[in-house]
Amino acid sequence: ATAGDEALSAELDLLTSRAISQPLVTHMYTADPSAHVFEGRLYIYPSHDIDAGTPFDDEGGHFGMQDYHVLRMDSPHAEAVDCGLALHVCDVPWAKRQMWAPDAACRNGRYYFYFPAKDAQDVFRIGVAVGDRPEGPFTARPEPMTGAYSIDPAVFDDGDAHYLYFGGIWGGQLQKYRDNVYAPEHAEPLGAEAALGARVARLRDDMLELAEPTREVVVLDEHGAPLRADDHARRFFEGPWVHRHAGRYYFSYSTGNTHLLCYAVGDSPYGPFTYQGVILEPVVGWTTHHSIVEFEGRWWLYYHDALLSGGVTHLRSLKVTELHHDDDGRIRTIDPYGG
Ligand code: FUB
Repeated sequence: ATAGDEALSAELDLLTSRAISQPLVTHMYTADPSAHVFEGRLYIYPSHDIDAGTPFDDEGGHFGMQDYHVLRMDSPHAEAVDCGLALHVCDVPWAKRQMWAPDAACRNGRYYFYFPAKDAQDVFRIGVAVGDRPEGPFTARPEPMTGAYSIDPAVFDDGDAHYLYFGGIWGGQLQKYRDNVYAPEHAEPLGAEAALGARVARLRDDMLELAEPTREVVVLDEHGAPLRADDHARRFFEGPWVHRHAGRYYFSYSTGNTHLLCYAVGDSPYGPFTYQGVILEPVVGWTTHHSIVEFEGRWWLYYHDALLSGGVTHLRSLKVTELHHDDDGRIRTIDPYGG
C-alpha cells in the first residue's frame, strides 16, 4: 500500500469510530432513503446500489442501479428488514437503466411507488408503479408520467392532497429544461443568474399523473431574492424533500458539489421557501440524500454515507439519526462523525 492509501485508510478508520450511526443493513448497499410511516411502521424506499461495472463519468453513469428493495422498521431503533425485490428495471417497459432515488405514497389503501430511470434515448423520466402493500411488489405503468422529468421524485402528503417534487442538476438533467420544455442545449445558469429550482405539482386523485403543470420551487435568501446560481453552498442541486412542522413547510435538499443537506421554510407546499441553514454536514462519499419523518412524536433523519464500502461513492449505506427542531423551528445541524 502507498502512503496515500494508508492515510486514507487511517482517516476512514477515524470516521468509522466517530460515526453517530451505523448502517441499517450490511448485506447490500442502499442509498437515497425516502422514509414514511405506513400502517404504524416505518417503510424506507431506497436506491439499491451495485457496482454495475460502468466507468465513472460526470453524468453519474457509475450509478448503474437495476432494481429496488423496500426496508421495514418497527421503530427507528429496530432492526431493518429487507422486504425483498419490489421492482426491477426489466419489468418497466419504458426504462432502460439507472434506477435512481425513489419514493412512495399511500392513498385509499393502495401504494404508489415513484422512480426515475433513463429511457431508450438516455433521458431521465419518472415512472409510477402500483401495489397493494407498502413493501410492494409494484407493477409499473407502461409509460412514464406525463410532465414529470429529471430525477429524485419525492411525495408530500398534505392531508387532502399529495404533491410530487423532483429534480436534480448535472447528471440529473434538470438544467436541460426551461418552463417544463426539454432542449438538450439548455445549461445550468451561471453567476448571478437565479439558481434552478426543483419542480412541484399536485398529483391527480388517482396518483398516476400530475394534476397540473409543474412549478419551480424557489428558495429565497435572507433579503427575499432567489438564491444565485453561483451560491453553491446554498442552492438546490438534487434530492428534494418536504415535511411540515408546527404548521410550516420545510423544503430540504442536497447542495451537490458542496455536499450539504440544507433546508428552507415557507407557508405553502409550492413555496417560496426562505433558506435557513444546514441539516447535515458532508458525509463520506460524493452524494448526500435524505428524508425526514416523524415517528411517535420524534423526528428522524434518514441519510446515507459510503463508509462501509471504504468510500466508494456509488456503494452507499443507509443510516438514521434523530433530528431536532428548536423552539423557534430551526433544525439543529448534525455532524455525521461527531460521536
Ligand atoms: O443515487 C443516485 C443519485 O445520487 C440520486 O438520484 C441522487 O440524489 C444522488 O444521491
